Amino acid sequence: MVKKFKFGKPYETMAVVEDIALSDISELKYLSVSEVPKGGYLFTAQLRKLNFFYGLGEATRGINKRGWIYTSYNEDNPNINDCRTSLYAAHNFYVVSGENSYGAFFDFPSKVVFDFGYSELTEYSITCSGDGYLYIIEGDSLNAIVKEFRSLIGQSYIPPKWAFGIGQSRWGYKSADDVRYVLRSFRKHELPVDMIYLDIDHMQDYKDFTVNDRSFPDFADFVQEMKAEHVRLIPIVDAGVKVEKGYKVYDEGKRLNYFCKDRSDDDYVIGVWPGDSVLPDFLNKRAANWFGEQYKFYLDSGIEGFWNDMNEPAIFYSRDRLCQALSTFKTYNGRSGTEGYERVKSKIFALGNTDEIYTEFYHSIGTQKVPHYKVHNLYGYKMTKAAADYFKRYNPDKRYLLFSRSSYIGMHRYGGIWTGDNASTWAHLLLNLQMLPSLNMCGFLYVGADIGGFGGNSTAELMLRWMSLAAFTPLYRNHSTQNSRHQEFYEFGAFNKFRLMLQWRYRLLPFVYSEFVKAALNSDMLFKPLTFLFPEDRFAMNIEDEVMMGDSILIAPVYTQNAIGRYVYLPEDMLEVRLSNVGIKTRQRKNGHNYVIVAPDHIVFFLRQGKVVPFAEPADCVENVDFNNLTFVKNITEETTYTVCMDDGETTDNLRKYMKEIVVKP
Ligand code: MIG
Repeated sequence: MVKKFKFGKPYETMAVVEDIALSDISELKYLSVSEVPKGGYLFTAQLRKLNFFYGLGEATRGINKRGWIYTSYNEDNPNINDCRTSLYAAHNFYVVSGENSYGAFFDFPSKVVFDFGYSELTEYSITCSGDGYLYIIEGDSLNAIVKEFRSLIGQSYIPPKWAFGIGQSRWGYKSADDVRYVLRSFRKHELPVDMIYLDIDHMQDYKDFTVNDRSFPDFADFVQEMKAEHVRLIPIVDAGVKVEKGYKVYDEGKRLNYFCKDRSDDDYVIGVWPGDSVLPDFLNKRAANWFGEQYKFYLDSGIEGFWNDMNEPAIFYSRDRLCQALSTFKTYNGRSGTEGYERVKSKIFALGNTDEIYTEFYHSIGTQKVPHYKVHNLYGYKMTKAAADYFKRYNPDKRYLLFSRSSYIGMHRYGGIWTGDNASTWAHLLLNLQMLPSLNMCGFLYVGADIGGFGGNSTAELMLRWMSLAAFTPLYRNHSTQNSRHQEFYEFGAFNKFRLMLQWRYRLLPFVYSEFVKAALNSDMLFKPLTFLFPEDRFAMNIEDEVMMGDSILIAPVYTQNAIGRYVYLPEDMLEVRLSNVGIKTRQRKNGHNYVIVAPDHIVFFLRQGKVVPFAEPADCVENVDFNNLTFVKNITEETTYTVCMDDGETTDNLRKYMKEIVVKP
């Protein structure tokens, strides 16, 4: 049961696909609403003892969101920690448990603040700046509410099957030879791989839709050379377009008036990697179409996948602010002292990525000039939609890989996400696990974090432990920043251990892929908090470091340093499945609190009664995984079936056609 309420004159975000009649505000249950004098709406309700909050997608601090304040205002900030209230995305859906459980989606494209017992112990509130729609969703269980919400927002993006393979990335591969070296190293140590990512260094002067033809001569040939090795190159696309006369993308966009404007209707000039740049107006339909068409440059070279970055949008500086700052510096030139220090510092901090900067430019939507801050959270969503829409025109019969850093609910139909610039810390391994169910609730199924951590220096132990989680996450990408310790899978020695960990992913592929497709087709979550499946269980309610995958297995990776194992809470008797150098070993485990010993190169998960998990034979890439030759790990006493997705991995047909039931005997 869904009710829709309207506040003010909302911008149509197209987050929702179902047409729902508006309800009168008198029908709003669960929340009281009042207008905020400065504009916007405040929703409040009493906080009860057993109100646990789930959702908000990409956010810090655990599976249960109660006890903290979260801001939806997409932010480019690589310093991810629990003090933060916002990350790169705005996922304004939560479901609250307790006597009166319900779900709420705040389809407000400007800033929204969720205060779940941070300011008040006995009250929670949601503050929306600007106008929007509120959807209240009711159902018999948390799971039913989420499913209802998911069908409201439409089917999640399904990437090609090869996108479930292993991806190797690093900010710093500068040439075709660098990439060849990466692949050679994988081959030398017999490590499987499907994708190598190209970061901003592959471009000419960081110009979108260009390739440096000195370091990547004959790019299309190089793409083919890699493809002959079953490896796909996945280039990055940044939101900002370099200001440079003679650069086709800039000239054309300028001529067509497709860039965001300042107050006086001139192009709003900002700084990002290419230096002075402009922001394509993705909220303008024609501009979005035009930007989408630019992907043709890569598609014509044989590229089949992309990652969209810097689309919060990230802004290092605005040209005006930088110029002002530089003149302030001049004023204090040669005059040391606190006054100059304060002035210079404040100018530097105000250069970019601030709330104020998002009030300084405008979109052309229809006949209106809309200030960016009112629609801020949609920018990355509309960039990614622009690309996806073009892929459909380019080749309607093929699926492409696409994921984005910034996002809003609605974008889940067009692409996946990675969770931005995490770090090589144990806390971020746990955070990766904790975000999975909340992202799934908001429609994002094709998700993953930078394995091993983006910032800082990784270790062999952290990598291996992270890989024991990543074995199950749809997006499996090792990515790290420049100047950090190299963390490619072959950089730590222990090749046998790393090879084995990577191989398990390919052996698990029929399971990961089939469960993913089922989740997408059934508006289900791929990863669920334990309480979603065991609502009566008081312990399960509090579990913050385990998740259920599909309805069959429980995942509980080790996420602390030097651990010999960990405590695992099992809500019911389950079969422990241990993947290691001696193959697959199982043993029964009793429900309750178990201490489980797990070596860093082991993967352990727990299989529910009545369930089975398929395994394929080892393979060096997705294409070579044989879905017709599966063995099953079983926890059954009676015959059952397992449904495998047997499509060709690229078709845009409804995948229901390709779901094949396999009978499994005890
Ligand atoms: O300002 O392209 O999150 O994955 O390696 C940093 C360089 C820009 C941020 C992305 C990261 C990527 C990096 N980018």
